Amino acid sequence: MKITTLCFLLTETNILLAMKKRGFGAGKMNGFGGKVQGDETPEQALIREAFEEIEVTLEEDKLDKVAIIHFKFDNKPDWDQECHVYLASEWEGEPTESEEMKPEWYAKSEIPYDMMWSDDIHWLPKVLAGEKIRCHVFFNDDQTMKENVVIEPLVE
Ligand code: 6U4
Repeated sequence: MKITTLCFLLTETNILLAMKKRGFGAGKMNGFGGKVQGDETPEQALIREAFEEIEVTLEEDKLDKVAIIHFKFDNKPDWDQECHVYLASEWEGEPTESEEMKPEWYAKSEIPYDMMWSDDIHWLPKVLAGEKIRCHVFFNDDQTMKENVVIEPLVE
């Protein structure tokens, strides 16, 4: 199964989201991140993607791992993902638009869930409130979400 990463930059009041401009999830607002390649660790993959997608430099020991989300699709096993989710309050560089993503700051109190993947509202508020979770999300073939989101504590 594909291993992917996802990261949200945070200030005291704001969260950085980015519009995915192409590929899987195009048109949706989300964190940045992408597929783990070769023998990379998820953290190494995320640091690479952060620079490729929004020109931000992250350091591994400043990443807060908050969730692993298992995305499962009915008849599209190659879309299934195990997504490692991080928050970061320290980084270098100004988030900058690339061919892949257009970053934008939002107030944490005004996250535009209607512009995001439909599962995000089930787990993002929890990780922003300090929970560490493992989450299982199931999708129909048309990328609509099934009702039964399963959330449990993250034990690694
Ligand atoms: P291509 O092949 O160009 O689409 P890439 O743009 O790197 O690759 P991919 O598939 O590697 O995209 O990574 C998908 C990104 O979308 C990861 O950061 C995880 C995120 N993602 C996928 N499904 C999601 C979902 N249901 N909810 C969510 N993020 C999701 O919040």
